Amino acid sequence: MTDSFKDKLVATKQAWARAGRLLTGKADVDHEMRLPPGQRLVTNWPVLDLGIQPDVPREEWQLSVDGAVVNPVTWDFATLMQQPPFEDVSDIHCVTQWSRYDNRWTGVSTQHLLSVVQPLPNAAHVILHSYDGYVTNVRLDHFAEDDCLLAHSHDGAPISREHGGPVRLVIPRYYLWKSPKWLKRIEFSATDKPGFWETRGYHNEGDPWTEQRYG
Ligand SMILES: Nc1nc2c(c(=O)[nH]1)N[C@H]1C(S)=C(S)[C@@H](COP(=O)(O)O)O[C@H]1N2
Ligand SMILES: [Mo]
Repeated sequence: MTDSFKDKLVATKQAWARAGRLLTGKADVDHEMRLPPGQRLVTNWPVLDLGIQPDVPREEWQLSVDGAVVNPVTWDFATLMQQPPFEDVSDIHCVTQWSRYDNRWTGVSTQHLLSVVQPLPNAAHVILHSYDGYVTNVRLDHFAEDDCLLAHSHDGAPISREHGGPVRLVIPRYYLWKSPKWLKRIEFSATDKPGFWETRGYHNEGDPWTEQRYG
């Protein structure tokens, strides 16, 4: 993708956010519907990012986990694979209105990671940094939900480069912009730090069932 194309794409999405585009106003607070309001089901898997898809071989991948924690760690891929394995099947929901059901993710649960690093009592936010420079923020209680993981595989195969391999974070209950590809650093923080899309008009939390598309 060229820089000017990328700038245009960002500007278009930002303008939609300002105009409140794609909002239906039909909230499903209790998640009664599997498909959140305003979404349509797809069976393919679209690729969305800022156009830079870093090529990080498994042997060179490193994750640092730091900030407001008792035990900061740096994991390489071998260390990740030594952690208790976790697998979960979940749906993904993109703010651009597509949802994809039954994604089988394999990796390490965020709950296990939390037990290793032990966030300090004042930690309330998690800032996620990626190899392409992308940043997004989630609340610690959302990050800690039991279906969240550091995923290295999808439907039994290594996550492809375009979908964020070698490791991406998966937070299925929020729009997919909260699930960073090419994960590089997890920073625990007492204060919130809105990320790339959150500072460009997207909602700070991004719950699909109440259509928290825009901030
Ligand atoms: N590192 C990184 N992660 C990212 C993005 C990005 O640009 N860089 N885009 C986000 C957005 S806006 C979406 S919709 C999803 C798309 O994931 P997919 O390409 O696997 O469908 O990745 C999210 N994670
Ligand atoms: Mo997105």
